[in-house]
Amino acid sequence: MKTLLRLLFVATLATLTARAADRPNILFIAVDDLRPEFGCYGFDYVKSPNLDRIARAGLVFTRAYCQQAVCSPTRSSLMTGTRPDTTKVWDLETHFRTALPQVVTLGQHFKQNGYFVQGMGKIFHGGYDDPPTWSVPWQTPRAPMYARPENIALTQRNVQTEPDGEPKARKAGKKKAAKTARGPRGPAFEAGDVPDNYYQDGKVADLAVATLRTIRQKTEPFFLAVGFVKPHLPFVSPKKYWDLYDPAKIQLAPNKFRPKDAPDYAILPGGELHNYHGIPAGSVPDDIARQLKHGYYAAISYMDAQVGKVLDELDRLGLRQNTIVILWGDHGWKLGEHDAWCKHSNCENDTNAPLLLSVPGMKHAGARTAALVEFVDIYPTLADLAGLPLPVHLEGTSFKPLLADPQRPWKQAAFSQYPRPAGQTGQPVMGYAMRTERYRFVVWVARNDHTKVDAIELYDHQTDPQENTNLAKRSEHAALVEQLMAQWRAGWRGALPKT
Ligand SMILES: [Ca+2]
Repeated sequence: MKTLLRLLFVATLATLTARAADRPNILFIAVDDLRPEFGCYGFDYVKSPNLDRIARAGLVFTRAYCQQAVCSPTRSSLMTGTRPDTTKVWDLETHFRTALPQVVTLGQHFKQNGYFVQGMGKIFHGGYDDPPTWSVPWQTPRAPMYARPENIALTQRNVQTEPDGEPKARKAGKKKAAKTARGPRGPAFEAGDVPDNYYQDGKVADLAVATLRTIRQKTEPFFLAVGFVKPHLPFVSPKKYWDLYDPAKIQLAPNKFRPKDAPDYAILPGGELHNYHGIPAGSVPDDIARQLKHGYYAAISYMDAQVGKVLDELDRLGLRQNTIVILWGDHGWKLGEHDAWCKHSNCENDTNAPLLLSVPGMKHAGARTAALVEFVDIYPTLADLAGLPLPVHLEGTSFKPLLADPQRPWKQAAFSQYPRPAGQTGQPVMGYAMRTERYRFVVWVARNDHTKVDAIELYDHQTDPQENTNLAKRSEHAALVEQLMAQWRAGWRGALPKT
């Protein structure tokens, strides 16, 4: 009986492997805190020649939305193919396995279907890896945060941090200690006189290049996940990337004010930035804002060059023609818009994130699509493109049809959310945002009773693409609010593409 079972197992494995061998490889590139402001998004003052290479061979999604604009919630959602209310990951302290112990993640699904799945760098949020996702243990090189001696000295006086910017204590699970350890960190930016592989992203690129050389020997197709941490704070990069930018030409955000008539808690000033040395409390002065933007752009160019090394190796090894390349930034970022910085909100700046997808032989390489897509759609899309079955737990939709026709009608709305500890009544609230073709509509409800509405936001992207004025309370828009409320109640299930 045992022998028979073993034979059956070997036979099944052989069939799976044979079938899998014809499948495309996946190069899955995650970028931390990258907003869609670089070359292929039409902002050529930000130098991103390698991301633009993916765009030229692929499709640029201009309206891709993350499900919650902060690291762990967006990554947990993307990797499980479910939304934050299903993962129950709304913060940086919960692992999705707590609520979903048996969920099959994106990597795990590929692994179960005959792929060799390997991950490196920042894929899941720091300290919250998921071993079942990978065929071999996830790894990340350790690297110093800063290069300049005065900055190293400063961090040694302050708190020791991990390469991903998380206090060590939290990584060890000591939440209390982490809270008290969150003192001022080092500076928010630096131009280091060092080679690319001094900092973490350079080391990750080296590791990815070395891995590609060995992974190609395997008989199975591969799913290689490579996570870069820049342009996450601090904006550090080798000086040659800093020198690509002329500070005099850097434009500051035109809307340095909170959205008019929005609830106070809708957008916060950006506490994460204020943890860094040299950032004063309150509104960030223009001279520092300019240096921050300079650092952010330089960090993009640095990360871009590391992506380029991985793409070069893929080309050199002749793997490109059978490899799907996908690159996503985990959420957007505010660089002074609304007099605020960082992510952590439901606004367009924070929820709209970069997404590039290149599939060998695709018909519309180099095209753009403004179709509304959600990060929760990435799992089913990659599975669909690889010819794998779609697990029933998924809450997204494969957008493979957009590759054949980037202009076709698609989802009627994209959904994001963000909690706040206290609404207008002092009770915890969740803001559920819906982005339609024309509007952003956010309904803030009590966490414990979704029928209790704390506040509503409505922005008209036709007349107000910066989301500067909340129109929800204006009587002339009452009928529109009612109509959007009905659509909002129907939720993501009511916004699926009509096939
Ligand atoms: Ca992030």
